[in-house]
Amino acid sequence: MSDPHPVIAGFHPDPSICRVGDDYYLVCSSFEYFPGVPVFHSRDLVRWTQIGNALERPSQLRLSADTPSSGGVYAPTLRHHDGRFWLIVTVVADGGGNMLFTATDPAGPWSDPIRLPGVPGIDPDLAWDDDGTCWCTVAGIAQVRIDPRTGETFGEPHKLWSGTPGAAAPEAPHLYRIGDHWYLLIAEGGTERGHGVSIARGPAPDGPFEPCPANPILTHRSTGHPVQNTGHADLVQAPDGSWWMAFLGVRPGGGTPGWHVLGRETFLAPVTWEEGWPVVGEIVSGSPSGSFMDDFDLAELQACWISMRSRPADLYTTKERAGSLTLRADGASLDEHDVTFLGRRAQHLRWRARTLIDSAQGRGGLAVRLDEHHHYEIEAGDGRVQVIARIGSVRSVVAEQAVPAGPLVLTVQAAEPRSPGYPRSAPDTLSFGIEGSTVLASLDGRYLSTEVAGGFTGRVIGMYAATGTVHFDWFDYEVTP
Ligand code: 6LW
Repeated sequence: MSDPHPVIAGFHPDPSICRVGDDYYLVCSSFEYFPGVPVFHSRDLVRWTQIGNALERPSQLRLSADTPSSGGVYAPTLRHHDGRFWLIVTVVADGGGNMLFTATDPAGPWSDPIRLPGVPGIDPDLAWDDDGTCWCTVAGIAQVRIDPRTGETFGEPHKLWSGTPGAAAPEAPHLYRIGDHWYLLIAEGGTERGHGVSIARGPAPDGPFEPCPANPILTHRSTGHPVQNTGHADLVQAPDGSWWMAFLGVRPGGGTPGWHVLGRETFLAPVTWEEGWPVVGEIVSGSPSGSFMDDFDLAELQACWISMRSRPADLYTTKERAGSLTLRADGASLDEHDVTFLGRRAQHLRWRARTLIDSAQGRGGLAVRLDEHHHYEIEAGDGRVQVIARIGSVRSVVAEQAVPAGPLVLTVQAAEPRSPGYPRSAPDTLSFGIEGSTVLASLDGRYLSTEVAGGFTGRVIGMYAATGTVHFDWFDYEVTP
């Protein structure tokens, strides 16, 4: 049997899910990227389509240039209550904190933020009692009563549960009323190989809570399962009464200790109930999404495109040259926080991306980015093409070639490493070149993995401008065997 596939592949962590009628909606963390909080829709929990991004206006999300990578937007909760969708997130940045947004259509528009200065910490959850009382529960695990329409808090946050004794990082709480009990679902063990999901239940939303004797109800720690780091979960009930859990997991590759390069992805598993406690079944495999092409014919950018921290319209446009994306450099390279970059999440273990670039008025290229200290790119301009590798504090031009004037197709391919199967084998090899010419450089993929770079995100592939103005006629991303 082949390895289980995520239902939403690529860097889509901390899923939160809700159902309205036959429609399911799911949101994820987005960290330093803008627009923030991708929103997905599904009818079957397995096939998901991105219908927008909740935070797409500067009035909703303002990440200054010095917001660190893996700062920004953490762990949303999405709920439907009283005829509206409610989204609560933590923005880990200056001027951030916990904030709430509402919408009647989850595709948007979402409201401007309602700030919650009295709610501390990260991973806020929302739950309503029958009498309309709204409880906000955060990592720790602590809880405070709030008015979600104003952001007012009532009283001081109080500790609800510390999770399993000895387990690190009780976080990601979600509170549900199911039957006669209130259930408090949490993640613990940290978001690395020790990650897991535990649950407690009590008679009221503010406890007291009794832990499930079978905790953790989900973990892949110390197993050989191809999906690791499973945790940060949310529950949903289908119209037929069945229960499901969405959670994050990673797919490490290569030798030891294993490197995951796509970030934390969203997986799905069935849930049954035994003696009033949830039992999590085997992962249900999603169907891998197909290839992707954008020839930039639309005035607006598709929802999957993301940039770092902000996306000023004068630096990113499809209106300047018909059928092309125009990027204007802002004085920064990919080594900096605020480079002009438009990318999408890598979603497969093996893929090829290409773009047709016109760099007659500047320098720019095609990059694979983990963060500003971990990226590889192929850059064209001034009559030459360079492959640049940035790993930690080391930056190197690893290949260079003179090219004739005129547009070029730049390519990057993530392929099987050259010598798989050894303890130190890489998860993949990233090869950069010019289409129709030789490969200029093949680089070890482990350096663009979370185990090397650290943080909470995954690889993003995209186009950027380093100097001047650069035009991209099209971009394609093809899944390869
Ligand atoms: C998130 C926390 C976690 O806030 O990682 O995996 C943090 N869980 O709950 C960032 O995604």
